[in-house]
Amino acid sequence: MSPTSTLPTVTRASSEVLAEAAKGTDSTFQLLYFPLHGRGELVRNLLAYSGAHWEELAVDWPVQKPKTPFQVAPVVYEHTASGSVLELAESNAIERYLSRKYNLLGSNIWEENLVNQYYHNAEGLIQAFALRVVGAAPEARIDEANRFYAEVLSKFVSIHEDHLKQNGDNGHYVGNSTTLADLKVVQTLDRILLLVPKGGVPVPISKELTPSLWKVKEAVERNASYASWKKSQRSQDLNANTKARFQF
Ligand SMILES: N[C@@H](CCC(=O)N[C@@H](CS)C(=O)NCC(=O)O)C(=O)O
Repeated sequence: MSPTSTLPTVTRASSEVLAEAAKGTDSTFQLLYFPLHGRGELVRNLLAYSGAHWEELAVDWPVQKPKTPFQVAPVVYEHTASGSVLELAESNAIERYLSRKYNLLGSNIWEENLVNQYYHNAEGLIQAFALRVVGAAPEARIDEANRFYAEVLSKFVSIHEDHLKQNGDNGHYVGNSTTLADLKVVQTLDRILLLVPKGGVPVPISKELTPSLWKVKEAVERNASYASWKKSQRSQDLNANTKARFQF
């Protein structure tokens, strides 16, 4: 069956009713986002990692845009087992909502604070990459990438390898299980590893060069439903579309 582009009818109810509906972990989800990684990648990864049942809505943007909360994507529609439809907007808010629902924010307020710190630090890295490398003129891209690897990425690596060692070098930033922090950093590194300028040097991220970060990547990738999502044709297509979109 081909995916529908019709947006579901959202449940309008009091905050108490919606909060009750939001408690369920047996919901199904529909994601509205473009056929690119972009701001949809971590949302997709979280849905996959959590083993949630989810699908993508077909995009008919001129029709859908005015019906979304902020006229931008991603938007996630959560269909709860009790029959409510919850509308989730803003990628960071969606990521945190899914993380709370599927216990990926640590086990107490302090751990949640640590998760948030690592999350936002990785966000800084991806923004610098977007600005300096993705946004570079094609003829300057190799030089910009080399400078980014040497000046920005190497600093991130050295700081994060230290933090990971302080947590016991166990493949996790916080405690001894995967959190949003791990998923965010893995998504960030995967993006940098995907978008390598043609003819450029390899990204200095590997099992040998960045062993503690690599353990985080391996721990996330051991999750069966995440691994199966990453192997899927759709995920491969998103890699290809993202490279093509930014001319890598
Ligand atoms: N702050 C928003 C930004 C969303 C956003 O800018 N989405 C872009 C795609 S990455 C979009 O919907 N562009 C189409 C449009 O503006 O019509 C978020 O993080 O979700």
